[in-house]
Amino acid sequence: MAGAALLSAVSVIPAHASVTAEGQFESHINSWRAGNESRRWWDNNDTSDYTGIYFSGCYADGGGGFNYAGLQLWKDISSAPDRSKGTRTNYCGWVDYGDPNDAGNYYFALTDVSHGTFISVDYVKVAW
Ligand SMILES: [Ca+2]
Repeated sequence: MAGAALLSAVSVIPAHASVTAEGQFESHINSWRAGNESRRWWDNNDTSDYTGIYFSGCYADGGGGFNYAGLQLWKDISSAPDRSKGTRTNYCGWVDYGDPNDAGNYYFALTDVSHGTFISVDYVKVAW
């Protein structure tokens, strides 16, 4: 019975939020506009976990409120142009970029705000 209880508990956790993720951090966004960048995180590529970005509690200053945010994942390369790992549209939930399969220093940038100029997000979780 203990095993069954454990399985049911694990099954409710999205794959990208798995407790086996290589790493994660939680944060928030306060009045970002297109071009703003997140903190950096180091992905040692020890696992095949997807890199995902979760938003909850989303606001925009435009009249229509928050609709979506374009989020581009980047590998920060100090001696050469940063390497794009794709852009996803976050509708105030999860987006994932697959497994970058490329050890390095990562960040995400806001590329597009659907309504208005600024967005704020109460809860941001990044896992990789
Ligand atoms: Ca990996």
